[in-house]
Amino acid sequence: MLETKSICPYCGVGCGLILEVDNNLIMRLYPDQDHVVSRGHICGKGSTAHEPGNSWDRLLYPLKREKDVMVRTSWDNALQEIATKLLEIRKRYGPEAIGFYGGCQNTLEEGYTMMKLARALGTNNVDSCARVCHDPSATALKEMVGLGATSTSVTEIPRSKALVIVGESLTESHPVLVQYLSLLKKNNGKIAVIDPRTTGTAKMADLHLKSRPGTDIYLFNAVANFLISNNLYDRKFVEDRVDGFEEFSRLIKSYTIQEAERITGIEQHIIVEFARLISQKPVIFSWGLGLTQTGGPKAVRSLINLALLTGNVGIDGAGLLVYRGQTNVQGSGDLIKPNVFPNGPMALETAKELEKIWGFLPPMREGKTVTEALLGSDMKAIVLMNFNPAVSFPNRRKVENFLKSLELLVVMDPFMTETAKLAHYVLPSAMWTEKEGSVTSLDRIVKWRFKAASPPGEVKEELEILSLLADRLELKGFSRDPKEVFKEMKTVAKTYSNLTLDQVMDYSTPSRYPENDTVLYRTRFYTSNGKAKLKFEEQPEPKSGLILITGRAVTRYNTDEMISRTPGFSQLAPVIYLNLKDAQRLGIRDNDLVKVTSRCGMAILNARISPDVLEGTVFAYMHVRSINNVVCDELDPETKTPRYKYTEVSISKIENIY
Ligand SMILES: Nc1nc2c(c(=O)[nH]1)N[C@H]1C(S)=C(S)[C@@H](COP(=O)(O)OP(=O)(O)OC[C@H]3O[C@@H](n4cnc5c(=O)[nH]c(N)nc54)[C@H](O)[C@@H]3O)O[C@H]1N2
Ligand SMILES: Nc1nc2c(c(=O)[nH]1)N[C@H]1C(S)=C(S)[C@@H](COP(=O)(O)OP(=O)(O)OC[C@H]3O[C@@H](n4cnc5c(=O)[nH]c(N)nc54)[C@H](O)[C@@H]3O)O[C@H]1N2
Ligand code: SF4
Ligand SMILES: [Mo]
Repeated sequence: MLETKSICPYCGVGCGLILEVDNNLIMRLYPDQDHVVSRGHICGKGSTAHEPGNSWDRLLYPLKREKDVMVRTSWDNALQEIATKLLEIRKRYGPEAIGFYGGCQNTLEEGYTMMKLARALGTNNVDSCARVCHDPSATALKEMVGLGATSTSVTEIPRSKALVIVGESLTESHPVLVQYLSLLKKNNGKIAVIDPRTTGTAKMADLHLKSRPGTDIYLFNAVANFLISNNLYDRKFVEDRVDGFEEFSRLIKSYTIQEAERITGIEQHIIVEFARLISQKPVIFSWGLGLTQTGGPKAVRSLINLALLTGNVGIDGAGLLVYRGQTNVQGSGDLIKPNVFPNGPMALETAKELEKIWGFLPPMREGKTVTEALLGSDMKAIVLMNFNPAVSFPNRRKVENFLKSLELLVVMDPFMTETAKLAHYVLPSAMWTEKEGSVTSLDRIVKWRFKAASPPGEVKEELEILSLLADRLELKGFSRDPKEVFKEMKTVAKTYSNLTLDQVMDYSTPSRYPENDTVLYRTRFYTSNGKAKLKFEEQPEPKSGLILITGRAVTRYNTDEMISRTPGFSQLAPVIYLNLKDAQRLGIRDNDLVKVTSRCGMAILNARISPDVLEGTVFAYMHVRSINNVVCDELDPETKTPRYKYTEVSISKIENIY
């Protein structure tokens, strides 16, 4: 039996795994004791992550739409026809009619190559699933501290006095990190959770601030004002290392604890207790989608302000921690953006630098984000690499209609997804165990996945698919060798330049980018003048109706393509959770069938009464397919991230269904 080290393909924790391989079959996998973050732990999804690859319904050869049926075709035909169509569309409508968009289980090398291919075709229409989760975090962090990534590490949690967790449920979404909450508690550290729901994580907290959705900015501003007015902030840190204090402290004055209670629904004494808790050192400020998918970068900035005011960045046991979602969402967000080059801002200087390495000058006009592209553009050709937006995007019907309207839709995926069903060409791609390449975890750890088995049937590795397509497009410089691509990638993306291939392949060292330290900014921030920036944000008027929140279940994963093909996981019940008071008001009882309606669409679900849900909100798992018929395509104006957790809905009981 051969053993190969790898990284879990699901969430951004990036747990270390050891695969046991026999005769080209992954027989079993178990946790890697030596992995610095997971330390021999694994969750249920990780422990079965090899199973979907063995599923009977893997796509084994390329498919092509002929009228309304998908028929088998050869790689040669498929790639030649796709190339011809792309060139035709470019000629007819210009390069901006074409877009390349990727999911975030793609490796750094795959994402980088897709991004380069789009630019070689003359378009900046490239993006990744990082857009829909933490682009607001990356945007706010880049602006305020200089790098769009975590400034600390989860391994620092046990050293802190307090851990603040905003809009994130570790027990569901990053279960292996729960061990760090236990270690923190053992060291008498405190946990504060800010979430409208009583999640498993909230149950572990010393302080649960059960806020109304979309009111975080008010809360953080009121706390900032309290800290400043009561001299509980770190004056020296702010004077030495932070810009913008005077203006910030002036603008924040109208935000009071009294008003915060009215707006957020949290009692004043709890807010004051929270303010005192974070005025200590060291404290870690961490967050998830509860911030980014409601208030976008504005909400993230208002939280970062608190870390800067209290001097909790750049020291052991403190910092800014983002619970990134997918296995390589950090890396995808670092490399693939429509408005930024992988080597820096979109400018002539960076373009010229790319020309030297790539042999062509990239286009200079900002491209479209994937949400702008799919939710109302007039683009004509889209290539999707392991992305399932027909299920994962808000206002699904609109996305579906758009995808159907395209002259060319190419989907790479191991499975016939809802998105693939709409494609003109479906190209079967390789599972994470069937190729090699690197991924960046939420902890900034970059690790190499080794190939454990060959892909089945005619399945091809994505790098090979992209490089063959580039050949047909007569574009040069698209290697199918992940090691070569890694080397090129790190000369382009300077934040990755500290790493060597040997370090990334060596599982006995963590290999973090852009420095191999758990804590960044010990002496300088990565901004141009080395200082961090405070940034005041105003609280927008919170929505008043019944708010639908969507989120994760520990036993499911995103659009469920993988878990639904994993033996041992039962089907997910299509349920919506309500508070008892709302249920009584609406005349709904436990287990009633209800119709959930928004201005975008509706779903029929089973009602469950739950004390965990705040009055005025309802909760559904995002894995329930029909829920994105209801979730509206309201995008954050700055980052175009959907407000997946902030849809006004109405609910009514369905009578006499039988
Ligand atoms: N088991 C499992 N794990 C996963 C995934 C999965 O599908 N399944 N997906 C992965 C991915 S892609 C991602 S991005 C991460 C996401 O991980 P999380 O960030 O944990 O994502 P969610 O569960 O969607 O939402 C987090 C929390 O935000 C809260 N929330 C909603 N509105 C607000 C608000 O206005 N303010 C505040 N403070 N909180 C609010 C919700 O109640 C919810 O508990 O998980 C990753 N891990
Ligand atoms: N209502 C609501 N909707 C949401 C969210 C929410 O909180 N609420 N969250 C959003 C977020 S944060 C995210 S990240 C998106 C995720 O949305 P998507 O990225 O669209 O969905 P995924 O299910 O993560 O996977 C995409 C594809 O990757 C393929 N895949 C998985 N593993 C492998 C592999 O090893 N090899 C290959 N080649 N392919 C693989 C799967 O078959 C799948 O089709 O959903 C978003 N949608
Ligand atoms: S916590 Fe995340 S990375 Fe770790 S085993 Fe579970 S799904 Fe995989
Ligand atoms: Mo995500």
